[in-house]
Amino acid sequence: MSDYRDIPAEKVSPASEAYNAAMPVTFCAGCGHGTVNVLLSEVIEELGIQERAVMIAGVGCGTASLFVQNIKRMAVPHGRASDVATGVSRVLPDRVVVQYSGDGDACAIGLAGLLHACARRENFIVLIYNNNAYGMTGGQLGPTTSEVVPTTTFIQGRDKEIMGYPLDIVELAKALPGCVFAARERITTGKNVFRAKKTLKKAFEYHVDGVKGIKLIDFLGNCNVNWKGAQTFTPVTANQLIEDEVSKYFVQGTVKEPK
Ligand SMILES: Cc1ncc(C[n+]2csc(CCOP(=O)(O)OP(=O)(O)O)c2C)c(N)n1
Ligand code: SF4
Ligand SMILES: [Mg+2]
Repeated sequence: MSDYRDIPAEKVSPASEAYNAAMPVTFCAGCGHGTVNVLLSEVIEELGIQERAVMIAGVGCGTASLFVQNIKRMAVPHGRASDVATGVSRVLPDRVVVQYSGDGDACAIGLAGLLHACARRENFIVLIYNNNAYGMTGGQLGPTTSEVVPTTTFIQGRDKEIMGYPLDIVELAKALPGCVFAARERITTGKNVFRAKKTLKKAFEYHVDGVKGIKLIDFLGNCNVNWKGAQTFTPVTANQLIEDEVSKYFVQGTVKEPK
């Protein structure tokens, strides 16, 4: 009788260069989603894991990552990426499973699934693009919106008298023993993008070396198109806001690493 481990890689999803080439890339110009995807594809290629990598993307602007990565991949409902990544990584333990989510996907509707995956010490990589907003639906305030990011629902940024405080997913995940690697990087300047790649590669290396657990990176980046309210942005001014202000709320660096 055949075993589920006998499923050939090509049956996991219909990844193909022709399929990718036919799909338009829907990231806005200057959005860090595109940059994170470039770093991800570089790391996958450098580690030679293209055949083993499986991307699980929740709903958000980051779903378009599925059309730029030439690896096995699955689109899943909003907020369910950690749950599907749990299933895929358990059924196919030899694959390198990567959850790709927005901050809304991972930290609002998907928060319970993500934290329970950390508590259970599931074995996959979690990449969050944290633009402090629900970008795809028009730039509304979400749980990670800081006081300095203008949104379409709180045009002056988060009003803490009404909405309290932004949620720091890196600090939350770090507190759970099954999360073995937790870091935040900024996708803003050339220097920061270089260090983001180093951090991403390190997380993958721990995973490929067999360190079991969740490896989580929160990439702080812009939503230059839908951050608007009292002001509008270009990619340059949006990245400047992250460097000058948002970075005070969300600190850059690796806060947890395997011993
Ligand atoms: C169950 C469900 N609830 C709500 C939505 C609507 N929705 C689509 S994308 C999205 C938020 C996306 O924000 P985020 O995850 O931060 O990704 P971004 O677009 O900012 O990269 C929401 C609320 C949905 N598609 N499904
Ligand atoms: S709407 Fe915002 S998050 Fe979405 S692709 Fe455009 S700039 Fe990026
Ligand atoms: Mg977002």
